Amino acid sequence: MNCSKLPRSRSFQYHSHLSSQYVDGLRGALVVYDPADPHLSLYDVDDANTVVVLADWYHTPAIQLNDQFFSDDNGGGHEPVPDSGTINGKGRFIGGPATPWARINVQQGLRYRPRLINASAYGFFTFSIAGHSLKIIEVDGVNHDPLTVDFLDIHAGQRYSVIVEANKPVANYWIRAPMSLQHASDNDNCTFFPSRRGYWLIVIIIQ
Ligand SMILES: [Cu+2]
Repeated sequence: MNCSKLPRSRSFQYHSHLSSQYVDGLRGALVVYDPADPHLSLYDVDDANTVVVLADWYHTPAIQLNDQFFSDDNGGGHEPVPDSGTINGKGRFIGGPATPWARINVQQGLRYRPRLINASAYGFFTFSIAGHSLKIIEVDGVNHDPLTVDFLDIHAGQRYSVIVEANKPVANYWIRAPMSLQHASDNDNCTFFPSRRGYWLIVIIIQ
């Protein structure tokens, strides 16, 4: 790929496009690092450890979901409802195994640049970190004046870079990314949709 054509220091997702194939997992993060990033002085760590891919996950193959979605029996086009939300490929579902949560270790005193990417088919996530604010510096591949928030909504296909300062006492902190669905109120399929899935554990360690 000729990377000189890509914008610099930006976060993207890639996914396959044979019909809805990417819903079955052929999707991931694509990050372009810029040695001249105007926000470089604001953070210390920006590497593979801080790429955070959020995604919904269905237990039914996408090709079957397509058939259900476009079926005449689907009451006006109710979207298929995901069985789980995942953070970096890990998630839990009602009645499923206690899959270990995704986690990231950080060092107290450093500033990190998580790159949040929503690779979902449908779900969006409300992302936050207990006790920590998020300083947004990039949105959908465009650098942004720093804006500090407590949480943000990230919809399918969207990307945010935020700065998180590991400036709290050494401890474990929950990262929360409960998944929501647009049009949930008029989607009969959502009757079975339990709320608040997709937690992630962040561990701050001193080295
Ligand atoms: Cu696409």
